[in-house]
Amino acid sequence: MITLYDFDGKAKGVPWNPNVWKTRYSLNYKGLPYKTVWLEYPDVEPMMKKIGAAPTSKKADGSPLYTIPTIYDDSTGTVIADSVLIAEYLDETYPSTPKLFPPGTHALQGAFQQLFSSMLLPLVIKFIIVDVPLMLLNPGSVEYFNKHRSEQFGVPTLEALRVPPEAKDAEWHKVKDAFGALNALNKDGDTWVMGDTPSFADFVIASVLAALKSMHGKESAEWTRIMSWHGGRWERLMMAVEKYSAVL
Ligand SMILES: N[C@@H](CCC(=O)N[C@@H](CS)C(=O)NCC(=O)O)C(=O)O
Repeated sequence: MITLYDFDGKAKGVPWNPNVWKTRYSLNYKGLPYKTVWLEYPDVEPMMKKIGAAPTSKKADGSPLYTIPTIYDDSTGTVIADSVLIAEYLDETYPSTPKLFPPGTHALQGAFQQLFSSMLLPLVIKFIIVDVPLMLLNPGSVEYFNKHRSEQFGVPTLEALRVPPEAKDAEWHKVKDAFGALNALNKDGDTWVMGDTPSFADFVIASVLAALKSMHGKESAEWTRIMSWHGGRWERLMMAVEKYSAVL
């Protein structure tokens, strides 16, 4: 059985973290059974060290940063951190399951992910990260999250990143333009980045949308606005990934 490490939050058993969503979609798409272990932010590093996960990058002070998603697969005794490395491991270890990186798409999907992150980073920072502590986290994670994210973005407090009310409309326009540019890459009417088949790239897009949905709720102005953009292209994607959204 595979164990998936995810972030706990105020709503029990409801995933919210975009990075972990990528792996949850990946496991569900492949139909692999797994169980979730929910962690608070300060418990990630000790738990990752305990299970032997490698750090995935560095903190602002240069020390190793341990992150989740991480999986432990007890059928092979393997621990892997990083959503892309996990996807590659799953493709390799379970070759009869649908591929997240179909042969020949590795570089293209990598380029797509880089483009997506650079285009959507302002959305993630201004409309997700600033609201995470208040809206989603348990008290045990709030202080850690505020400290580490403000260090990461070089601001005194996370509140410094919040968009003032009078600038919100203009910022949402930028977010819409970024999604519009992504939409323009697709063939008209397609749901998946690769046209007729899901791939990791779709789960990258869906993970950010899923985070917004858990944050604001499906009745919110934020959510209904995005679902109406670009001829319902994002609504189509979120309906299509619904069947890969189970929380095991
Ligand atoms: N490149 C990694 C990034 C994962 C990542 O940054 N995870 C963050 C949560 S969004 C984390 O675990 N942070 C732990 C910390 O900040 O201490 C992946 O795709 O899995």
